[in-house]
Amino acid sequence: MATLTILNYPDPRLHTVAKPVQEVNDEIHQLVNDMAETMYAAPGIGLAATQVNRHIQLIVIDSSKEQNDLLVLINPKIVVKSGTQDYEEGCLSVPGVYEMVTRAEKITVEALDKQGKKFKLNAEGLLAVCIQHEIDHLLGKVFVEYLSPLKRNRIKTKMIKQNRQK
Ligand code: K2U
Ligand code: ZN
Repeated sequence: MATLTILNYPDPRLHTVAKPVQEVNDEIHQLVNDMAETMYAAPGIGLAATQVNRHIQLIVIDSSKEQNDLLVLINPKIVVKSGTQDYEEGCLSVPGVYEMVTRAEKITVEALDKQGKKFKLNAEGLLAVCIQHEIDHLLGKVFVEYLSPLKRNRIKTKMIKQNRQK
């Protein structure tokens, strides 16, 4: 297992559109393990492959209290959305920034699991927010893009300064 480097906004690689996973093989299994280790170490409750500079449709999530219930979504697709909810989101690629974002309240998502088997999941609340946030990453979208241009530019300037100091 290894912890991977997380890309920081405004790295242009975060705007890459991820490609579908063709075969759920040992390489994918290794990446799942490394992404999970990276997410738990951050700490976070979700991580998309885009954030570790791997541009394939793969997400890991663990929104459980005990952080012992890993959800793996390969080639995820939201097939049903209903309602709206506001949530103060953060992002491991935009450290120290928390802003309100409105997303669907309930979703149904179809994906492949770690064994490559198709499954369907109904989610609401924080899990629904996280899945939508992570699927945005696979589409090359970072949550700050939901904010006003003024707020987004202030965050971009702050992050560029922060990244220089590292
Ligand atoms: O994609 C990521 O950067 C991980 C996100 C996942 C997430 C974003 C917004 C709302 C829920 C989940 C977070 O950085 S993980 C940190 C976190 C932890 C608990 C609640 C919200 C965010
Ligand atoms: Zn994020």
